Amino acid sequence: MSDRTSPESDRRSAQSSPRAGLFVVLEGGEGAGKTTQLSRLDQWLQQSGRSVVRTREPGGTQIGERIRTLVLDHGQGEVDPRTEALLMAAARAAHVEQRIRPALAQGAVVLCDRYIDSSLAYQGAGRGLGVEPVAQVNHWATDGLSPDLTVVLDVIPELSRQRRSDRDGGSAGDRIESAEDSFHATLRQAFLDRAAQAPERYLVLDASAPVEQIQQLIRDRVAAELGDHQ
Ligand code: Z5A
Repeated sequence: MSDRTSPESDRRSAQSSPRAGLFVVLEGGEGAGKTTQLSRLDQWLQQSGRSVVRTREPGGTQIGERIRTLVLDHGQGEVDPRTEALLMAAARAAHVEQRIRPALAQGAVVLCDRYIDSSLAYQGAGRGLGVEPVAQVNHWATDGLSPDLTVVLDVIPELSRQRRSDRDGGSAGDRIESAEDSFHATLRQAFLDRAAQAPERYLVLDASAPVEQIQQLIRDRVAAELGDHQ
């Protein structure tokens, strides 16, 4: 691979290209509160006159939503980890090309529910593919597009399980719960590791805090980022 197309040179060129908008991602385990926080943030930004594109992964485009159904609908049969990782990356490539980059070029604030860090956590760490190979595939798929800010809603496995159980109206047995808890502990650590590697681009918040308190901290940080972008 020549230096011009190396991940490092891609990263430099993608990050130095002009970007009028702001790219904000929410990450975290299931039930962390991403949807709850994104919808409040979206409302607040729109009320303050910002152009906002709110989207999610996998999904956000026609092809991405079809991939979402393929991967997340258990009725479609078992998906092996590599296939899952590649499908997530394919959905993301379409998302970046068709929606995220165009919106950023027009000056919008892009609010995205999950992005590359979810692949690193779920497929890289959780499904055992390794963080580095999954990062490389995703770097290529997105041509090096990184968020300006990633908010990690840090949720402990027990709370994640409790919220999922409340949502689904029941609870799993002890053996399944503890297997799930250890999987979620792995995911949690993967999100925290990513944040620790680039603390200036992350905001890690305790997902067990009250909704409005979390929202205020996110707004404060997004306002600061928007100020820096003017
Ligand atoms: N996945 C992957 O493997 N690889 C990838 O690259 C990507 C994704 C992009 C997407 O699921 C699945 O795809 C996900 C990862 C995988 N895996 N699974 N399984 P999704 O997007 O459909 O689901 P999710 O992201 O896990 O969302 P969720 O479970 O719906 O959680 P959430 O959006 O973070 O939480 P919420 O819906 O806002 O809140 C959950 C409940 O908690 C709800 O009742 C709220 O009222 C309540 N809540 C929220 N915040 C609070 C606070 N602060 N206090 C009290 N109660 C609260």
